[in-house]
Formats: sequence, structure tokens, C-alpha cells
Amino acid sequence: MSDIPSVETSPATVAAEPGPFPVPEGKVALIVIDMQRDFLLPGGFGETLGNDVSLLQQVVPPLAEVLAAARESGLLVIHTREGHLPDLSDCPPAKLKRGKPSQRIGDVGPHGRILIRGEYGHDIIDELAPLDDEIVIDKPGKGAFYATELGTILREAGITHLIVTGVTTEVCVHTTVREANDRGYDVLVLSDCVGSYFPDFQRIGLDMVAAQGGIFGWVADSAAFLQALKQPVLSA
Ligand code: C5J
Repeated sequence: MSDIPSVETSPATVAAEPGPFPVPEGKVALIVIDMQRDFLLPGGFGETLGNDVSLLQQVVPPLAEVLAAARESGLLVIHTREGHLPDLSDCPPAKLKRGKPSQRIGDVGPHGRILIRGEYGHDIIDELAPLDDEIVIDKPGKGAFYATELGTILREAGITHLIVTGVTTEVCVHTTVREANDRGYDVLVLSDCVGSYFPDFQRIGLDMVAAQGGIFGWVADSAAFLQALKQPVLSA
């Protein structure tokens, strides 16, 4: 047996609700959900549903800062986009026909065909554009795990902890957080880096994540996360 004591390390932690969220080296990925023109710009899918898309713009500056810090720290960065094949074969009729939008998925809008892969509106806003070597997951549903390769990518990369950002808080962010939680991931949602068209849903959606001792995960703001990225990894 070696005389050299093994060095245990404890990860940096983020001050979060309902308690500290660990950031174990090499096991954390930043997930940026659906920061697409179709959700953030006038004339896109979000607006066809009757929403004030300007409410989502406030997410962009703090998320750009988090994205830059994550890249600098070497975290795995994964972007997602919600959308469908041009022939709509991956869009269930229930999703296509639901509600009374001013235009439906696949119709031609000012940014191209709405929520269709390859169209200008389907792509990610310029401020948060993925780097060439970053992973972009195209998903037909709300959750990022449903009908995608995300689970395989995370497993192969040894990721156990997810930092979740993007839009919208109560729809694609929540669905993804719940999917991740059921799959055994520890999930931290950054409160100022997720956005909703509905201020009440934003507040309650975040409360729901961390309630009951963290029933779905943890919540912190971007400042707390950025602070944790600056912490040295401590020796125990
Ligand atoms: C919606 C999303 N709101 N990305 N999608 O339909 O949250």
C-alpha cells in the first residue's frame, strides 16, 4: 500500500435553492434551450401564439455572459432547437392543429417557414450562436431528451450535472428539467437565464423546481454560478 495519502477533492458549489449545488470537474454541461429567432423575434412562432416576445429579450445578456464563462471553463456546451422536418412528418397533428395561432407551424412567415429546420427563424439568435464545435440538438418536442441523441451524448461524456438555461421556463425548460431529473441528473436552473412570456409562470415555474427540498432540482442566479466557476477546487 502506498504511503502517499490519496487526495480527495471537493467540487466548487453554487449558492442555490434549496441548498448548495456542486460543480464536479468534468461532469457538468451547460444546456441552452431553444434560444431561437422563432421564439425571440417578432414574426416568429412565439408571436403567432399571441405572445409579447420582447419579454424574452432580458434573458440574452446574462445568458451570453454564462455562455462565455462556460466556454472559458471548458464545460461541455449543448444548444437545442425546437422544430420540425420540412414535410412535418415529425410533427404530431395534435401539435400542428392546436389552438388558434395567427400562423401555424410550417406556414411562411417573415423569418421563413415557422419552426421548420433549416429556416432562418428556426436558428439560434446571433448573440448566442453556437461555436462550430458545439453540439446542437434538434428536437421535435418540448423536452430535449425526447426523440434526440442527448441522453447518449451526456452518458458518453460522463456528465452527471446540468446547468439549464433558455426559453421558455414553463414549457421546454421545465419539460427538459423533469426529463433530466427522472434520468438521474442533478439539474441547476439559472433564474435570470431562463425566460417566459408570462411573468407569473416564470416565478412559479422556478419555485416548482426547488420546492419540496428540490423536487426537480436547484435554482440560482447567474451571478452565483459565475462565482462558483471562479472557486478553486478544494482539497478535502
Ligand atoms: C414553446 C419552448 N414555448 N421552447 N417552446 O413552445 O418553450
